Amino acid sequence: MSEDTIFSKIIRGDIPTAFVYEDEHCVCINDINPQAPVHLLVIPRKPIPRLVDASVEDQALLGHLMVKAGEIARKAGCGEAFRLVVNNGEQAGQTVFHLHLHILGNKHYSESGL
Ligand code: IU
Repeated sequence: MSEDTIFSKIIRGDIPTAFVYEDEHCVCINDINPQAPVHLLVIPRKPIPRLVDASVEDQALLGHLMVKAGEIARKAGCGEAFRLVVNNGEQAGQTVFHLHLHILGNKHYSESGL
């Protein structure tokens, strides 16, 4: 679980990527392989590998990501219908070990799917 994931490269600008949103704490990009009509990733600049690696020091940052996810979803036109997903660990489907929130919007889910 190296710190230098593809997301760190995107955040640094090594891989030119359009940011849907950015501030001093996080960036938001379109997912390259969208699983919903709106599929955005909210990524903290701090390279926390997994959610379980976050500590109490990251509490404000995690709250910031959640608040921004809601704002970004509204601006992306899916404020009324989106899921926010965090995959933690390989068995849960995590492939990039730099914490990120998936915003999955405007997809009709008939049931919880949990
Ligand atoms: P996961 O929760 O770690 O599985 O999510 C990683 C996501 O990053 C996944 O949805 C990929 O499609 C997405 N992604 C990307 O947007 N750009 C990339 O260059 C790579 C992965 I690699």
